[in-house]
Amino acid sequence: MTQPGRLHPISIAIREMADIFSRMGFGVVQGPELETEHYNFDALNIPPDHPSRDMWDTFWVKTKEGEERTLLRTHTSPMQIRWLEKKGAPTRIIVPGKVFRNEATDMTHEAQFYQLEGLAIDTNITLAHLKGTLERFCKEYFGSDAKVRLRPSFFPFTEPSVEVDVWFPAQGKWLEVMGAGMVHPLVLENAGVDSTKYQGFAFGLGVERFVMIKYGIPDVRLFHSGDIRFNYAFDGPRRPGVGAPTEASGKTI
Ligand code: YSA
Repeated sequence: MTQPGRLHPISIAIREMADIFSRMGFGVVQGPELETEHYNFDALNIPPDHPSRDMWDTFWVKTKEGEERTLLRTHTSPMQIRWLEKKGAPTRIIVPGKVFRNEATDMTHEAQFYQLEGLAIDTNITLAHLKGTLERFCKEYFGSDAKVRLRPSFFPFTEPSVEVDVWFPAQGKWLEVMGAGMVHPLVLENAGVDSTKYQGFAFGLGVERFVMIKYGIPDVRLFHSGDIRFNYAFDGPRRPGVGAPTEASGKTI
């Protein structure tokens, strides 16, 4: 007997996350997986010779002499620039999607995984809004007993920058789940936004790691193993329609 199909655990998680953020006033947009060097690095204040470029091992795409260099996006952050260029400020969006890194895999690292970017730009946004939004999101996604901590960090496109850890009960340890911070004024200017008037926060979370913590999944490589038993064994929520595209969502720019 054939079994009915069902959503992949990552699709379920993205819908659930989009549902939580849309209740906080965020729209949902999507962007290209094939990116230019400009949007993936330069416009995000990561110049060609900057050591932070080494943080991401990139899958470069072959281009002809004189053409702009392209790559498989290493994070969802390029959509900060694309969206602000197109829509300007104020704005509040999330961007779920696939990202790619040319790196060795282990229990918490895959070469292809999903991120969910968040961007909130307005007048008078502070780090307290970022902290409040992320804590509220984590408590909604994991439950009110979730343990969340913010640590100081560095990204060229945020100042100040933080990394967020969530307690992984099944493994009895903290797991890093996202990078975040206040959007660097240069990034706003690169996207044509007046940084003397507007400021805001941004974050990029690893979707698989959130699902691992919530359901006690021990290895990120299970998600893309193609083993159908993993999908069927997954005991996630099955609420049809949650996070389904709305009029303002799901647009690719
Ligand atoms: C930082 C500041 C911002 O204003 C906006 C976004 C960010 C995040 C930044 N773009 C970034 O990609 N940071 S990161 O390299 O630390 O990755 C973010 C999250 O993606 C990690 O915390 C982790 O949850 C997940 N991740 C990273 N590499 C991974 C991975 N998940 C699975 N496999 C990998 N190889």
